[in-house]
Amino acid sequence: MSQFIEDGAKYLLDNPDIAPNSAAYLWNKKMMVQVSCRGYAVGQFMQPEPAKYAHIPSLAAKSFMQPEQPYFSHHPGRFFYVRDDETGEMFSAPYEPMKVKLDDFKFIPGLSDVTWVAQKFGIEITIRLTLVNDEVAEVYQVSVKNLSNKPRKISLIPYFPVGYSSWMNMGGDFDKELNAVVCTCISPYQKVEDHFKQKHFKDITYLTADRTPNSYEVALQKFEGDGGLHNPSALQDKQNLTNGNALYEMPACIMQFELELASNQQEDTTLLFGPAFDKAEIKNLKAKLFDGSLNDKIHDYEDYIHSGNGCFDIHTPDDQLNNFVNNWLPRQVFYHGDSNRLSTDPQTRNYLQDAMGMAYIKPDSTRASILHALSQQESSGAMPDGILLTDEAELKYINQIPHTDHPVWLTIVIEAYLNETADWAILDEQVKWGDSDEITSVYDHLSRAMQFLIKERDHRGLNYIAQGDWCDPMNMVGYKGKGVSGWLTEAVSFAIQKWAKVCVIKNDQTQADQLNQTAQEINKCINNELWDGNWYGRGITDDGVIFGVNADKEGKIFLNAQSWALMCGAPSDDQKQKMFNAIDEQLNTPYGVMMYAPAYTAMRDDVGRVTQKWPGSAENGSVYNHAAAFYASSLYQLNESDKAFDVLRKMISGPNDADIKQRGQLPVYIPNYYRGAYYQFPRTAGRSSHLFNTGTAAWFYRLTCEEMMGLKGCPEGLNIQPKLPSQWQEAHCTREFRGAIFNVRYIKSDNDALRVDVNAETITDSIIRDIKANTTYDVVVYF
Ligand code: CEZ
Repeated sequence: MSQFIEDGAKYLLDNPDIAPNSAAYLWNKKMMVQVSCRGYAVGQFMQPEPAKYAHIPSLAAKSFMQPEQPYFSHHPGRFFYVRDDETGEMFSAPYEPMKVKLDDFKFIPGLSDVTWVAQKFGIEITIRLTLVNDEVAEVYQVSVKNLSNKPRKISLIPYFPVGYSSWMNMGGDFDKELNAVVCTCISPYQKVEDHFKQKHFKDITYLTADRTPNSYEVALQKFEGDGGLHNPSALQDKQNLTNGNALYEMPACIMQFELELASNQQEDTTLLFGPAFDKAEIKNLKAKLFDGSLNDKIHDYEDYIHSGNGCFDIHTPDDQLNNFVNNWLPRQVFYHGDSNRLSTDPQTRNYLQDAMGMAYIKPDSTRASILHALSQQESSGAMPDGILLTDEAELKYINQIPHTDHPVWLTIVIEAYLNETADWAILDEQVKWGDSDEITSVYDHLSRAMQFLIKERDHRGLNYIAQGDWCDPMNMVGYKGKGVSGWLTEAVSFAIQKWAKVCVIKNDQTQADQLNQTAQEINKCINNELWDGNWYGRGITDDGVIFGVNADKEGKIFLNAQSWALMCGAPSDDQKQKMFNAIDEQLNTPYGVMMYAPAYTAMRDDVGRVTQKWPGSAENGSVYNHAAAFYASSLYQLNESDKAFDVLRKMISGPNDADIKQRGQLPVYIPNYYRGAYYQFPRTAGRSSHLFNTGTAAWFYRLTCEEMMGLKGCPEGLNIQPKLPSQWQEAHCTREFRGAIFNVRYIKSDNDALRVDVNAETITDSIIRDIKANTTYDVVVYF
């Protein structure tokens, strides 16, 4: 049985076979590490670009996280062989690489640590992984306990492979003075100029401990021998490690600690693993962390994670949802907003939506992000493809490909920020432009962004797509400069209507009228050009071919083109019904709503590389949770509360083991996608990408707070309009808002009209006004 424990602050998986690749992640501002229940790991740090310190033997981009990361026996991981030195019996923890069936197994992701417990042959090993703030190092606190009633001689052999770090130069040795295995390499390069960039790289990977090993090994091949990782030659026949080094041989950090344990005795060891520039850095880190203050530093890290607690707690009839929303969802939102996904040039739309999530966690950070993004806006109103976070940062990879949607997200993030804070003064902040010395107000920046979007339309009134919109890999619809995005056109209509509301508050009725009128015109164009009879098409290619329509064999119906049409108010009631029917029939699955269907099985060179992704993976027709969240948003806007809840709820894996098994993932984060192509490939449908980078987190959090629980800020105060699923009879929510605390009880009543009692008095409408900070409000909502 796998389940939440400790009020949802931890999760327990007690079997490594249910979801073998299920994983948890930890991060600080400089690094992140994702670890699987079986001990595989993907670690990354910033120098200042993302880099790895333990490598795969070959293949694989070094900088970004890979979806559905395939693990194989030599994949990087953090493993511990445990051997009875008298009998020679051995197992490995957490589970790989030996895969000996354990008497007890526990994988316990926590909010700021990850723990494994493995038991076999009367020996128990507990491994706890944590990080500390501001350091790039994985901290392992390992204890080995003799559970039997006689003294035992037990070897603990951490095996941390470093992998193929460089074809130019790699090796390693044990450093006695440091008490560390130190593996070195030269990051490969060919251009002279790269030498000057890379010579500051942390090309060392080390493993150090707070106790001296009896022996060690650094050459992977010598350790493994013919026995293989599941029975390494170096440990067979009760042999001990023979202190070997690695000389242009695949390095691994391996130490042997020989422990003599009385019955029930336990020995603790702390290990540090990570990258370093030189030995002095390792020495300094050891001095800092092994000076008796490690537990304090781990507490500081816990405090850091807790500083990202969200602004509300829910108590609904759905425990799994409560546990997820109260603990893991805000944590994921905080991860995105505080680390910027550990990149130096986040995609603009990601940067803005991650900042949107922070409005509910640390609104000052949202404010700073909005101002920072706007300082890179072009004076035309356009937004760059990525936001540079440091002076040295450059636009790389996908950010060198022109996407046309970026300004759209500005109004969405600013709306969330204003809802939460009512900080209208932000609109008068003066901000520079990316390409001129001019300095103008935030209000002007946003207005220009909207006017820019309005202008970037073709003769049909539809927005150009260039080499992509929200959908990154839809790169060939409009690369010749003519193709248009139906989705973007809808998003523009939606964004300018939102902005019109702000214009009204700013007494700029002229612009408000113009925006609203333009939105009406755009909606007409959408209906004229893109309505296909039962749903809206996704776009029109450079050659004038509409796609995402019934006539298409693959990519017939796209979710985004429906969700945003609903959001911008394009369809009539009759059209809406047809769209819902089509979505339910063609896109809905037990694992969520697919982004489109059927998934493409062959390249369409007038749509682009999205059609080349594996059908049902990523944007090619998966349950792409970010897109599903947009759909949920559109459903809440239309008061389709049950449908919206269903969409959100399906993003959380479990609670039963069958669902966890199919998805392969624990409910400790929402993944970028679950496999779709439900009708094409049912066997793999639902399988998680295991990517925890996704704009979904911010949307899910916002929707739960503002829509489902209905606690949305407005200029006057807190507007209470719950949209709870109809099967709930009652619920409870504690919400921090503008410095006050609201204890809200929801009670289902027979009366259709909403009634809100604040401190035992019924208020006339649903808005709580004149909120006083540092006050607790008792609210009862009869819905
Ligand atoms: O990246 C995300 C982007 O970060 O894809 C989303 C987009 O809106 C986000 O901004 C949808 O396209 O092939 C690609 O280039 C993909 O675009 C991926 O990099 C994609 C991945 O899912 C990464 O997590």
